[in-house]
Amino acid sequence: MDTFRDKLKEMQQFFGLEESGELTPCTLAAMKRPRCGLSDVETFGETVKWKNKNLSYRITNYSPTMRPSQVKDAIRRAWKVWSDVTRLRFPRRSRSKADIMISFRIRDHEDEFTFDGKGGILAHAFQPGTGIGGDVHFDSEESWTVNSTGINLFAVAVHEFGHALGLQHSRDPGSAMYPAYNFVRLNEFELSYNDVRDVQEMYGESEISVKRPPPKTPEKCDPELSFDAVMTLQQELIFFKDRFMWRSHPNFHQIGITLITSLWKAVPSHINAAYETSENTILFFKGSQYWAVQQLEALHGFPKDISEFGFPQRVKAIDAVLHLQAERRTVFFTGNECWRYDEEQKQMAAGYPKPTAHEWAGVKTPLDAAVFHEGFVYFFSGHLQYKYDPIHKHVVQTMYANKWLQC
Ligand code: TQI
Ligand code: ZN
Ligand code: ZN
Repeated sequence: MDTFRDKLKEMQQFFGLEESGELTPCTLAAMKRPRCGLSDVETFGETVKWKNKNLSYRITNYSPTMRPSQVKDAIRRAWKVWSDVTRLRFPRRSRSKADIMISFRIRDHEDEFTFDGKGGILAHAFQPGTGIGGDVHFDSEESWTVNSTGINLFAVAVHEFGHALGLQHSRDPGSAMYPAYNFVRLNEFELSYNDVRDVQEMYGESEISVKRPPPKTPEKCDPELSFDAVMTLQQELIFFKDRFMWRSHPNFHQIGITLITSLWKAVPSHINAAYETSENTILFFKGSQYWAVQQLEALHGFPKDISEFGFPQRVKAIDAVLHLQAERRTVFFTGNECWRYDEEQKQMAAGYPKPTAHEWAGVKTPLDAAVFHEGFVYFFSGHLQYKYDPIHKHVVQTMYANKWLQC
């Protein structure tokens, strides 16, 4: 039997809201969103879509925190995200009327979705339709930026333009339509596999598909799952994969996936290795560079070159790093070799590199990740991990790499 609560939950799911079954202000706002289905749109399942492949837009005013040229650029790039994967084209109009009118508005602005000042609601978009349909309003009181210091206009615009094209919220944490703000560096932004599938289902694929396939968001319970890096952070184990990470804390029951940038804005995706030093600095390694982060903030002067650790020029990247806090040393792994770095002397120990097989018997190389946790070392290689007893110097157990992620 469908109760009012069930109906509400269904609606909340549809809007990507928390499925509480309660009539919250957000749900009310979602219900009030205009649904027009007139001449230039058609219904598409439960949503509406544009009929036309050429959708003009016009920016009618600008943000006080950005130069007009920066706004234009962020908006143009946000449209390009969607036109790159579909047959849609988004020409800009500077004077004439356009399908999609983009503006910066303050508080009450004549559409019943009053903005709330700095913070909270950042923007909204109307689903495809005539008149206000497809229009996008940005809250003018936000500190819109081109970087991570305020609210990144590009990131929010990609999301709002998705709504303006008729896309709903997604449950995929890697999706541009996931209902959580995330800073993304312009050159690193990617739609997720689901975004591309959803928008192409509505508007068709782009004619020229030179792009590499969009990335699927990793599933923690995939038996094939491997990791880029694993580290401990105080009591937590943190697992890195592509743009994402999982945090396994002894006191939290649920292990959820989050974007790395939701915690550390400066840290790139697809890292090679990471560890927390005894000085509570976290080092992230990718290619020949490494980044240092303290209390979520990137330290000045980074990224630096890994040659600072004493690697010769031939070492272009490291596979894994293992920090042994009690011994004040760190072990780097490259190919089938390992390097011992003395944290006290701040230099590579003499006699290294050595074959990993000699120093760590039974461990498969090349490694993806290594971490010390509660008296054991865990080495990750592909979808497996090796539990190593450092006292008796042998592997005591082989397990799936994702065995910490509660599957
Ligand atoms: N604006 C909401 C959003 O775009 C407005 C909205 C759309 C809404 N559908 C809704 C509100 C259903 C309630 C119910 O999602 S926002 C994000 C997020 C916002 C939010 O300002 O809150 C982004 C704008 F959530 F994804 F981070 C941009 Cl990216
Ligand atoms: Zn508005
Ligand atoms: Zn949204």
